[in-house]
Amino acid sequence: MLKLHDRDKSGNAYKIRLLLSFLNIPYERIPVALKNGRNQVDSSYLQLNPRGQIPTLQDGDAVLWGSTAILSYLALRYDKTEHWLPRDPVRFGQVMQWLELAQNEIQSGLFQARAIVQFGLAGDLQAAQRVAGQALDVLESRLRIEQWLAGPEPTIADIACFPYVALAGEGKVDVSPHPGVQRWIDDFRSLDRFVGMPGTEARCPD
Ligand SMILES: N[C@@H](CCC(=O)N[C@@H](CS)C(=O)NCC(=O)O)C(=O)O
Repeated sequence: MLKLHDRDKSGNAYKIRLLLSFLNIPYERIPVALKNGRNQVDSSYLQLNPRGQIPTLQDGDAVLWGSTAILSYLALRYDKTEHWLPRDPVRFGQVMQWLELAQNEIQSGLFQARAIVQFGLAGDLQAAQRVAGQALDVLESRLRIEQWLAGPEPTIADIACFPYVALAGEGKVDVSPHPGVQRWIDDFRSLDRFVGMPGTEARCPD
């Protein structure tokens, strides 16, 4: 059985739980404890993931770390419909484009703001919130005219961008000036086999 090293409140690990649920793949969760904002890992975990981060996936002999790599691997290996990772070159490129946003402005903006507010990570909250706003503007430019990020169906691009956008309120970032993004959050939550994580119900700051 697949093993996923994760934690309930990790949005990056939640991306993997979402795709595993959409693909209806059973797996075992191995929780990684957090202390002072850092994962408590030992040398055996560093053999699996030299960055010491979560998520990490073990599938037989295959060991992969990083949400982008794991989403891509699972979609290529297990999604026979090619729905979550389209093979058409343009749509494939569009998926990669949004995965890039997820690892850049979403991570350094929305992820960072939430980590500072919720988990006491050191950092500049206002700078993170500014970058978060830029990420939401880029998403809005697509989502005010199209339902999903890359083509007419949801893909791993939507999965990769969803968690920290849905958790924006936890970093005191207001999504309400972005109606296309709000509509997309609701559509994403309505997908078959959607699973939540604590906090993804709230869209706006308190
Ligand atoms: N680029 C990585 C980032 C992973 C990441 O930021 N993981 C966080 C939890 S969401 C983590 O492990 N933080 C604790 C640490 O670095 O010790 C991915 O997409 O998986």
